[in-house]
Amino acid sequence: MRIHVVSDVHGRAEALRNAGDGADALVCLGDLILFIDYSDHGRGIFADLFGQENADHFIALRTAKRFDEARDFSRQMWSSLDGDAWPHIEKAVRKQYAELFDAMPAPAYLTYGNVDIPRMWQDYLRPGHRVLDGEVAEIGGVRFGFVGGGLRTVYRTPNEIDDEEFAAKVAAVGEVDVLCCHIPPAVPDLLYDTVARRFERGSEAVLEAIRATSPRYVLFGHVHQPLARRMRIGKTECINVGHFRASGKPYVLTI
Ligand SMILES: [Mn+2]
Repeated sequence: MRIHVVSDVHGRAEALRNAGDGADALVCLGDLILFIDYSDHGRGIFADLFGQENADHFIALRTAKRFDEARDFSRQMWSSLDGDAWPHIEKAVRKQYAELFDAMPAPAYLTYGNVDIPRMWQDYLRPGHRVLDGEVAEIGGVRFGFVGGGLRTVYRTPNEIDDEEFAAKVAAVGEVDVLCCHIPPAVPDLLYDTVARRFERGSEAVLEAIRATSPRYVLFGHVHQPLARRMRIGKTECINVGHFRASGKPYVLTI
């Protein structure tokens, strides 16, 4: 069986359309929308609404780890919009989701990233798209577990949850052959982003599940340019499936 796996799509709809070619199924580990593009400041929802100069400034503050100032600046931007900011954000996000789910191959098994708005997905899913979060699917006789979302950070991305809630989803999945998450297990080499020069958050609960249940594979994304793309923990092969926005290519799992 051949499974194609993508993560961190961040708006790359045209490449997504062909990401399932030749595969029995596509697995998508989330982060579909593009809010800010660190490599192309003129793209993404923030730049669409406030222009590239303001995106430049916002990214400069965040890159300098001046998070409080970045948050103040962002608040100031949002309050400059007519009336409530939310309708503007929602419209921009919905436009991206409409394009992405139109391009999403089928069959596809999906879970959420931290840069997603889960309650909107139901409006765009098509036949053959199945969303799993804290749940198991059998694909060709192989048990795949799915745990979506990210953990709380100073970045306050839209889909961050408490450690306890995340751990409960890992526990609900239990023993599987392939564990699919948006975020990596909490291992420093898998969490360090060599371009952003910072650690992202990983999951202790996933690391404990690896030690307790030894899945054959743990697949994840989230860290766009990781120090280590793969790592063996006991019998488990841990794999970062890559930054689809940058590569346009799925990770191929033959099992
Ligand atoms: Mn991402």
